[in-house]
Amino acid sequence: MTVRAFIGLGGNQGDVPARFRSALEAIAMLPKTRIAAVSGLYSSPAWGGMLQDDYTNAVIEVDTALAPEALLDALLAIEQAHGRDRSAGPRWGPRPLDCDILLYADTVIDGGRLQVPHPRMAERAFVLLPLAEIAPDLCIPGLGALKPLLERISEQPIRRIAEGLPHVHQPC
Ligand code: A4P
Ligand code: MG
Repeated sequence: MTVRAFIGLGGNQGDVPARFRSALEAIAMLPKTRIAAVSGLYSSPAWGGMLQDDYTNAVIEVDTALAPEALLDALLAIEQAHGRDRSAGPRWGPRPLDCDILLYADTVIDGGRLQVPHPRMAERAFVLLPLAEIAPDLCIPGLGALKPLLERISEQPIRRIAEGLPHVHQPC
């Protein structure tokens, strides 16, 4: 069965838009997975209190028949292939590429390896704004409609810096 899932992309080291483009190519090549929408790119100061470069973020929508854990494993492998080294640096520290599963249909998962909806998504303008751009009428399990959530983060500094990434070739 194919479900709709949303993935948050982030990064603040090197050429992040180029890395997003390459990550999108890799996601489009995943089995039983198709990219349905890509938000614009957003720039914001680092969330989490660590002094580091601003982040670039985007959100993509995929239709996938991969199970949530299989999707997570695939995303972790893509992060690693794009220079992510989890053994180095503090939590919330700088990173070339972060791929988080934000939503997986209406499923709620509270496991050791995977929590969905992403536990901190409602506090983050860099997640909610790009998400609202591609799915304005979304209702998040346990959190409700996007609109009131957006009002709560409206003070956070963030800029939309580019249109969505150019068309990604998807195998049939
Ligand atoms: N994991 C559990 N649930 C999920 C999920 N829904 N999606 C587990 C992905 N992974 C999930 O991931 C550590 C483990 O979380 C994974 O192996 C998986 O088993 P990670 O990406 O290394 O986590 P982390 O970075 O150490 O912590 P966290 O809280 O996920 O980091 P965030 O939340 O991604 O924060 N500021 C701005 N402006 N923009 C950003 O993108 N990102 C961070 C990193 C800090 N500040 C930021 C941004
Ligand atoms: Mg992450």
